[in-house]
Amino acid sequence: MNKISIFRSLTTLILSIYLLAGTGSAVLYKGVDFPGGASSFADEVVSYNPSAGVLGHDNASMALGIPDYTDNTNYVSLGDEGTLVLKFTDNSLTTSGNENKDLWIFEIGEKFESSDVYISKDGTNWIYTGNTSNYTTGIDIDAYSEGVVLGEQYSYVKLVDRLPHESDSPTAGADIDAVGAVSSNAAVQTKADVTVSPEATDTTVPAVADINADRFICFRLSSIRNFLIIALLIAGAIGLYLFKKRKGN
Ligand SMILES: [Ca+2]
Ligand SMILES: [Ca+2]
Ligand SMILES: [Ca+2]
Repeated sequence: MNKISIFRSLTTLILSIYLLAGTGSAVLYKGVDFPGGASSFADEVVSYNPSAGVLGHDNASMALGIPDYTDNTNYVSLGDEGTLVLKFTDNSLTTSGNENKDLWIFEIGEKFESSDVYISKDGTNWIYTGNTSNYTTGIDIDAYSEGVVLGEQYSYVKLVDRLPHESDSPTAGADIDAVGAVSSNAAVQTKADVTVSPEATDTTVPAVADINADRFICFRLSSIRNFLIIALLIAGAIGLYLFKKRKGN
C-alpha cells in the first residue's frame, strides 16, 4: 500500500465517522425535529379541569406521547378557559441557551384555539411562557429569563385555554394532541428514586449529576465533530502535498 492509498483510506474513514457522529437519533414529528425522539413528549396527566362542551373529547391522556391525531381522535379538548397540567417523567424540559424553540404544543381542529403556556419545576410555582400562536407552536423558554433559569429542569407544563369562545360542543376550547420538549434533559429524580431517610419530606431533587453528564456528552460530541473537521483539513493538506510531490517526481 503506497502513501496515496493509505491517505485515501484514512480520509474515507474520517469522513464516515464524521457523518455518523452528526446523525444522532433525531426524529421529525409534524416537521419538528426532536433529538430525543418519542421520550421527549409528556408522559403523565397531573390534572385536567375542562369547562363545558367537551363531552367525548375529555380524555386528557390523549395529549400524552407523540402527536398522533387522526380521524378526529387522539386529542383532548379544554373547553373555554379549561386547564390541563402534564408532566414529563422520563425526561424534562430545559433551556437551549439560545433562541431555539424548546417546548412545542400541537393543537388540532377546524379552528386554531390559543392557550396560555406555563412551565414549572414542582407543579406549584408556575412561570408564564407566552401563548400558542398556531396549530404547531414552538416556545423559546430562554426568552422568559425573569423566571426561567439556564440549565434548569422543568417537569410540568400547564395549558390554559384562552378566550374568546371559538368552537362549540363537543370540541370547545383548545384541542391538544401533544406537548413535547425539543430541549429535553434527563428526568428529574425524586428522593424516592434515590432512597433517603424516612423523615425527608421534600420529594424533588434536581439531578445535577444528570445535567452535567448530558452537557458532557454534548460537549464530547461537538468536540469529536470539531476534531474530525480539523483532521479532514490536515488530511487534505497532506494529500495535496503527496500529490504535488508525486507529480514533481
Ligand atoms: Ca417523556
Ligand atoms: Ca431556547
Ligand atoms: Ca395525542
